[in-house]
Amino acid sequence: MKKIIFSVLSLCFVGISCSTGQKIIDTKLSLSDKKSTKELVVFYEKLTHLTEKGILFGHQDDLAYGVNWKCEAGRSDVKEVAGDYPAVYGWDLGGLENKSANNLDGIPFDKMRQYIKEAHQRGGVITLSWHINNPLTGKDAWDTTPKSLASVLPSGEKHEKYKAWLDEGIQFIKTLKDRDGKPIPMLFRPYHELTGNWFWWCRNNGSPEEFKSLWRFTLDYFQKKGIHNLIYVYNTSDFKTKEEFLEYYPGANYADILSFDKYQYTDPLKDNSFVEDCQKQFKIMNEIAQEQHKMMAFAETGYEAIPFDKWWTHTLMKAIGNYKISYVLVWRNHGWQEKEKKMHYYAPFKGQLSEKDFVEFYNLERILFEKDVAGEKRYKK
Ligand code: BMA
Repeated sequence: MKKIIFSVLSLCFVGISCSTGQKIIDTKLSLSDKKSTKELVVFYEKLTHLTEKGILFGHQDDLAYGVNWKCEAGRSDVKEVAGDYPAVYGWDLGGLENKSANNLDGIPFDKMRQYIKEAHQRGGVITLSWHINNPLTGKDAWDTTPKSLASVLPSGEKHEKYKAWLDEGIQFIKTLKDRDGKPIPMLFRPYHELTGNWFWWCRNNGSPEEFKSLWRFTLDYFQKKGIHNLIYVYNTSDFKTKEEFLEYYPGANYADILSFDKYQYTDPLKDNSFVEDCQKQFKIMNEIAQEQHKMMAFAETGYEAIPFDKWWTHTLMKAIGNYKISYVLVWRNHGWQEKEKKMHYYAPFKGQLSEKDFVEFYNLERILFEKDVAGEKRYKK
């Protein structure tokens, strides 16, 4: 049988050596929020331990719906194939800024709150993103009207409006509490894929200084409003050099995990560029992560409808290679898209072509699902 048994778990706070002698990878790791809750520090410590053991597998919207089902308690396409829930659950806050009852992909926020609490209770890790609308035009996140980014900065015309939008997110996050009423420690990956050109906050839409200022303002604002249960994930799309990765980077004091998103678009049997490009990017990011004492993640990936039966063990594992990453997350299992007339899903479901390979992937010593991470002790005071 695969999997890790955490027989004796020593709990060591970051930067403090461990009385049991258990090795901590990098004692210089520290959180950007200097007022982090105790639980967040413990959670961060748990992630650093887990990163030594393997890679957490994550799935977006896993509990809310899957291919051919929606809102059925306990269901998960991943669990139905692998026998276990993912270790990481991604959720998107898009919609909160409009006080909408549902997120941009139709998940009721009331349900999302429940899913987050349940998964956390079982020992799962939560990561949040936010496809926040364009504050200048009121259109969606993909509206790249020039100067949208500048409009929300402290000197911009939409600053006050934007703060009110952020307040909606803050309010929701404050409702995410564990059974003892403590804020659930989570990852937050704002302004994702910033080196792309498709969101209003992307690099084509603002200078590096403007982006850094947006990022820092947001984190400071969250903290000012009493949010101290988040680990901040810096996330790019493609980049070719270290300089490019760092051009918009807000600084080591404003980010905890470094990550990028990259999807497979071409047939991996004919074109190895996904694997090669991921390897190049991991090499660059790894150098930076080591210099800055940060963890790394593959925050979004996937091959839409997984038309290659060995994608998990043959492609994804090669794309990650030997790099030590904290987690890899595949995007959502929407199912059939009527408008586009195609299937849109990234994790297998019962009967899907790559099902067998996904089980092999699950069985890899290095790949961790929920049961593997639940053994790690949390919340020791
Ligand atoms: C995209 C697609 C969209 C979705 C968006 C935000 O990649 O999955 O259908 O609305 O992410 O989740």
